[in-house]
Amino acid sequence: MLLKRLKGWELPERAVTPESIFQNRRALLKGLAAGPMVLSAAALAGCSDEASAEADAAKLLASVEPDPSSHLYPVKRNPAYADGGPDRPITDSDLATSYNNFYEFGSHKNISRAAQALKIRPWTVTLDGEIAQPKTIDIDDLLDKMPLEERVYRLRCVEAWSMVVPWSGFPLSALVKLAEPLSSAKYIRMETFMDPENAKGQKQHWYPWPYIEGLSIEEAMNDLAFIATGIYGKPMPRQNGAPLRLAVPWKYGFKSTKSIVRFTFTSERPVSFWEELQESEYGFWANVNPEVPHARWSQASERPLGGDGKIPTLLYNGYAEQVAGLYKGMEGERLFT
Ligand SMILES: Nc1nc2c(c(=O)[nH]1)N[C@H]1C(S)=C(S)[C@@H](COP(=O)(O)O)O[C@H]1N2
Ligand SMILES: [Mo]
Repeated sequence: MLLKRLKGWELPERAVTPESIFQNRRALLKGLAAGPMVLSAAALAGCSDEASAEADAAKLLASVEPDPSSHLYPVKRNPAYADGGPDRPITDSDLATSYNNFYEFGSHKNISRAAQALKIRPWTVTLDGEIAQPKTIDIDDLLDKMPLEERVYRLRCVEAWSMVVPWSGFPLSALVKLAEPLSSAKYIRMETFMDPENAKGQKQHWYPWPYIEGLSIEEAMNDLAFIATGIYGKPMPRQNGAPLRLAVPWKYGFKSTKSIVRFTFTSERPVSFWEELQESEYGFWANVNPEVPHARWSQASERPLGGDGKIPTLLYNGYAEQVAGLYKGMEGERLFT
């Protein structure tokens, strides 16, 4: 079905809103304007023509709650991570917020519209497993406690597209310190929310929901490992993994779990979502390496979103200096797929 672009002035008065919603609206309209697409079941329910699809879209937009953490942004950029490197300009925010992978809302790139159904409050984060004292923290308390800063990172998806974005957030090491892991904790397992009523992709029972990812404690303590709570100087849009997601730029994008509700410290290596689904193609470490192809395609180059062609992919996505030392003595392991 091809949807006509909904113009700003066609939106009902109540949808004329603060900027946070405006941002979401732009992402939504992008989604609508993107051409033929499969709409989520919710948006299509009872829809027999374009007009009612537009009415549904307007209703959805009007019901999107503004993010209560907006007042925290923008935050100061950390000069150590000030840009994406030579010839790597920051990706246009419209692209980074409308071309997404978030399988909870559909197994395609046009999920920004459907992701507006994500309920971001109340939201709690549980720290448990092999730690001094399990705890559950309200997201707004956590945001108040953590040292927020901005960092520009490259992101390289295993599908060979990439982007450069300014994340806001805090070092994952700060969260590890808050958790006080016991010496038996060797890994952190990160879990995404579960809400199939609002995230229709989770009704696709052939996927091993909830989305799980993991890091070793050493990786989590590396300065590059970051919990992102915003992007482009604003709170994290739902489609990019509100209210908090991982950013580990030396690894393929699928390691960067979105919309996390639980961090479990374990002695055993967790099995991640993609590993569970297709172990032969997606291993645990998944570090970027142009010389190690995916089972079905080359990883030698990548397509920057908004760019005009391909560029070479770099070992550890260009972050070897910071992270190569983590893997000393592990050369026999499957570090790169
Ligand atoms: N929970 C969850 N996290 C996820 C995904 C997902 O489908 N679900 N997709 C991953 C993949 S494959 C990529 S490339 C990045 C994309 O992040 P972006 O949409 O903000 O660019 O999110 C990662 N985190
Ligand atoms: Mo990805």
